[in-house]
Amino acid sequence: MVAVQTIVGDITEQAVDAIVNAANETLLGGGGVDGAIHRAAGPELLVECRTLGGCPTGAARITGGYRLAADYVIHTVGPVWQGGHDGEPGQLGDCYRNSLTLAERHNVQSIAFPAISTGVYGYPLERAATIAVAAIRSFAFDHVQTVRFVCFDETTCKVYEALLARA
Ligand code: AR6
Repeated sequence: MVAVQTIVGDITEQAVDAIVNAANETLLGGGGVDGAIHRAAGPELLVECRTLGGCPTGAARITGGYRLAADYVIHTVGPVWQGGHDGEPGQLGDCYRNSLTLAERHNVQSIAFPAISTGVYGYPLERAATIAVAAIRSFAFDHVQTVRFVCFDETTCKVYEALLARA
């Protein structure tokens, strides 16, 4: 069984095999967690990202982790919240599923996720966390043994913990 953890912290500091980036479709960096990951990984990350030609919403791409402790960065593009009737729940679930599929393909055993789309992209936290937890619970894991939700603040962490406490 996969272990699901929650932690308050900075995703760039996680000692896991892969961290997930809440990127945008250009994959060329931005603010929030994306900016923090690029700063911590160093300029080589952007050089590799430039070779990828972007990424559509809901999909994921993998790069090296460069100066990060993590071997890989999995870049996924969450949906911009439009009110919930424009396919956002399915796209957000796809972010988690496609990231995990890439992780499995690269023999990743531990992976850390930020709360994708809940910052600049405006996805309501409880709804986004519900989708994240459901996507992890329904995924058919093989190599991955640990999934960590890295929350930037205590409030976010409490939302995940309440969802994970439910059967
Ligand atoms: N570690 C963990 N979580 C973090 C960190 C960090 N270092 N920094 C921020 N968060 P956001 P989005 C949390 O806005 O909503 C970028 O410009 C943050 O508190 O980073 O998917 C991209 O280039 C929030 O809970 O991502 C895109 O253009 C969560 O991470 C756009 O933002 C996600 O917030 C993507 O927006």
